[in-house]
Amino acid sequence: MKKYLVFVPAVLLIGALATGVLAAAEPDTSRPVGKELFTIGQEDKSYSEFRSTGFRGQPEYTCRVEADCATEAFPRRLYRAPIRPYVGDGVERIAISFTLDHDYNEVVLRLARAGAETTVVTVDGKRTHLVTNSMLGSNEHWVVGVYDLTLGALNKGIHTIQLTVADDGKGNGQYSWDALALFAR
Ligand SMILES: [Ca+2]
Repeated sequence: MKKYLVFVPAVLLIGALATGVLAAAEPDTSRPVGKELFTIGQEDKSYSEFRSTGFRGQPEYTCRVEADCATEAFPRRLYRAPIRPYVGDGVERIAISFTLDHDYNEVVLRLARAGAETTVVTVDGKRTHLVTNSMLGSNEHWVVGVYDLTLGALNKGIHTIQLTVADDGKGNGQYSWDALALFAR
């Protein structure tokens, strides 16, 4: 009887570990630590939640996080400039504005996307960062990668992150988003 009482909890514990029940209680360490300022889309290796029509003749998409950066309005694709005038499922330039309620020492932009292209991230029109497909681990065959880009310190107030595709000849000049998010601490 004594043996049986020990055996049953042991089986339950092993079962819980095998099904990930206990592991689910662990904190998610894969995402940047800090306050999540915004998330556009969701990391599910799909672009289906983004907008895929209506951008014909519109090279730039701008939005403000506090007002109108809804995922369903956000362009699914980003194209290397100059975008062809008949393309309707994306733009060549995206500008996301957001307001910080106080100074932050470290702001991290989390990019999840497919493609072999290089994303150019420009903060407030001056600080430029390049995110390549090798940094992301993405490629042209719908392999989505994720990269946490450190933007450094940002002060209280309004800021703008601009996203474009680098003119470096990589890939076919267009890629789709999986998700974008901004964290700060
Ligand atoms: Ca997605």
